[in-house]
Amino acid sequence: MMLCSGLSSTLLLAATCSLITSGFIRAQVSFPSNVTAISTGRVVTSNGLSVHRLSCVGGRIIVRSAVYRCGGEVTCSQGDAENNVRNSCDGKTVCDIKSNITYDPGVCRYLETTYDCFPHHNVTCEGSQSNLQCGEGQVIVVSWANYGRRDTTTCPGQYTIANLYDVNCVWPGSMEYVTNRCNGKNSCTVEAKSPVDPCGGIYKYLEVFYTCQAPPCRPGWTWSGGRCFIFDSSQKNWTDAESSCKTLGGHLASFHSTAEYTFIRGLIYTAAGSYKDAWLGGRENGTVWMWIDGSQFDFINWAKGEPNNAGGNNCIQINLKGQDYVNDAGCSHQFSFVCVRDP
Ligand SMILES: [Ca+2]
Ligand SMILES: [Ca+2]
Repeated sequence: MMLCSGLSSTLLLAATCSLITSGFIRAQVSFPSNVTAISTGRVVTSNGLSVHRLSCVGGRIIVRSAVYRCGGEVTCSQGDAENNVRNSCDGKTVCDIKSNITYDPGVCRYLETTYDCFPHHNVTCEGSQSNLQCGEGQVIVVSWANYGRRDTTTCPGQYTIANLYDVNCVWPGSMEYVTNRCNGKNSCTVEAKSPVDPCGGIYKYLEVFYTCQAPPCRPGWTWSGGRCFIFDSSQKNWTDAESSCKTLGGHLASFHSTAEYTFIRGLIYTAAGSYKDAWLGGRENGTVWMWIDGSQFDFINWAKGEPNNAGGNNCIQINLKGQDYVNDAGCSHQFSFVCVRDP
């Protein structure tokens, strides 16, 4: 047991104790700079017999410090308190500290724990797959993902050390790959592979940070990028399709990136079992294209030769004859459609 008794300066205490506690479980996960704590917590137990509960909503506990305190004067017994709390709680969503903390009534009056809640962390080694899972009624929101390599210790595999040297291996499509499969779902399966090898000869792994959140969309709707989408298989002309979306509190859907376009196509495929022809909310107003949901018409990926204005085409249809094809079509055609609304 290491005592730091009699230190009046909290700063000095923190410095002293951090020397002792460096290199514990926290060191096993190195967080990308843009993966930050969801929240922080502090728990004080005034009696050694009461339960000391740490809790993270949607993420996992990473203990910052656990110290015994004696009123104004601080006594720190890091070897016991901090180690025990870390070993019991790091990586969990909820954690109760009970008998495994030695309470010394002669020296200390209470245990104080501070902790951060970080996103869940999942690692899948190259060629394998794994399951991301949230608690009942919660959905996955991906914070960060990369298929590649950031260090030499994760997934050493059966490969030689030479295969571990590239620690700046990044597949730019990682985030899109994982969010398309997992965002808004209670669980999902991801595979550690990519269509294009981002760094040949390097043994890679898929790393995902994600949080679990209350489903932001109403039942039947699928969350993506802060909006909720639904596919309606009934066949309507564009104006009637938009009316149906409005009765659901939304509009015909818009997209603003390749990722959103791909998401909408995937939503249709999941619901219909094929890439059915479908209306989206794009309409030509005079000579200006606009989205009926009021968002900026800032991205479009017309199929080659479109818009061709054949027969006075004024409305955006995707999946022409099941193809990856964005078309301007006559608004009186009857198609299925996708609606969007706020959560
Ligand atoms: Ca037109
Ligand atoms: Ca056309």
